[in-house]
Amino acid sequence: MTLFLMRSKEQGMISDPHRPRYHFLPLANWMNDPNGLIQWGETFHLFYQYNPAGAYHRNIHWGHATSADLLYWQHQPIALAPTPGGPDADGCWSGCAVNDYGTPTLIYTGFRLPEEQTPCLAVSRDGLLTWQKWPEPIIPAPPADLDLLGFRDHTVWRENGRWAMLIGAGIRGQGGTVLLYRSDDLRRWEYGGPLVIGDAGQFDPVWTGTLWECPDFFSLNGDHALICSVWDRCPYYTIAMRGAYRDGRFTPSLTHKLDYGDAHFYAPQTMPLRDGRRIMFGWVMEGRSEAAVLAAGWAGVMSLPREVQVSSDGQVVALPIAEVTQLRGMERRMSPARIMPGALQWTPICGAHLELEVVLLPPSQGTCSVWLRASPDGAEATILRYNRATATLTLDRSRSSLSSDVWHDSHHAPLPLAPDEPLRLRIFLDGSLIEVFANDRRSITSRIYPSRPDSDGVALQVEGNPAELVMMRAWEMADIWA
Ligand code: DQQ
Repeated sequence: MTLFLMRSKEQGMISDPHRPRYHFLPLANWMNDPNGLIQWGETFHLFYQYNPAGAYHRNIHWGHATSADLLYWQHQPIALAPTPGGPDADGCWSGCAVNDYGTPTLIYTGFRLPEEQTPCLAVSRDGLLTWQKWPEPIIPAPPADLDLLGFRDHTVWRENGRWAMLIGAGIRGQGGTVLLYRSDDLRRWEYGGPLVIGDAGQFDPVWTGTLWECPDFFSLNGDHALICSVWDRCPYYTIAMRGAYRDGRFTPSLTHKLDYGDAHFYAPQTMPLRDGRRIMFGWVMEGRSEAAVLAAGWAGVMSLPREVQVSSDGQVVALPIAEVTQLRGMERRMSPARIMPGALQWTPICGAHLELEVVLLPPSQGTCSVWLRASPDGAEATILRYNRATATLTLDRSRSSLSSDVWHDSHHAPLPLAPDEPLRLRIFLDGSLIEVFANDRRSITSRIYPSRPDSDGVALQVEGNPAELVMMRAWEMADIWA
């Protein structure tokens, strides 16, 4: 009977039209942050925040999956579970993995109710499958001289023959921060002060909030990049800072949102690959009510693997790794055309699990839009709109779904284009997930939940002056679980 129930529950989830097919997610239940990303031998390891008991955030474990190519994944047994009475009794929160001279080592945040957060460590002796916890927290308490909001999430790297670590935090009355520690053995740490402190009173060019979660820090094209997730009142989002790192202090010269889908690209983590690339995954959180999530039985998806780069306008950008093209199946094309203002122009392209490449010369005045997951009568559609006058790319979710149980707000990315520069879009649709990359310099990641089975059309629309469609191709994408 139990087996029958389990089978029909899983079957229901597999046939759930909102479930992505070519992005990583567990078989069921709750997933949030990517953790412990590491290339070990020929294998990539992805750990993640996971609640095996259901599709809600509680009693967090570390789930585990492995891959040979970052595209196709094998589920592995749970890596870390809370230890009753231990510093992680109520959750094994986010952290990272390092290679400690041949020993795979995890550094993570032990969570104990009501809000105790302490750095913990675990090692594996069997190829990253099972993990033995260090008996004590590796840092007993946060620095006593700081009035902190949060003390959690870790990034660890080698520097000048020692280990260095950042822990996410916020200083009450000041702003988000990351605290620097140094160690010789990963078990005893010396506090080195805040690497940088944000100003929560400053709203320009982007508000950096009161608490920084999930820090990541690395050198990038001659300077350093610090990535932090801004936790505060909704919406959450991820910021990227570029600047100079000297003598244990970081001075940002540029700060911006990393992805303009806000909460839907959160807590990203990177890993350096042996081939020199730095790969990032982000947690793409749900955009529907808790009741809808519980009814679905699963929550949270990983973004596509992305390569961290510096865009042509100097921002940190994470773009799909080149290997993603291996997932492309049947191709459809649309001939170049002049798109006149007015009625919707339907394309022969349709589907819910697609990659699209669209190159458009936007009108000199007015807007051009790509309608995605659109029903034939246009009642449901997710509209990606570019407005040259405001230099804004908008992902309009106001009619993405007829359901009232889902988020309907829009996302806006600033995207100035040179006068004759086309708008070059790469769009990934995968059930309820959408990832948009524009001109290799902006991304918008989000969730949409069309309610109608015929909401799978693609159309173009122009308002104002005509626009030119230079190129449009689409591919049916592989099912990585098939
Ligand atoms: N998620 C983890 C925390 C982290 C937050 C808990 C970010 O460690 O700060 O699941 O989503």
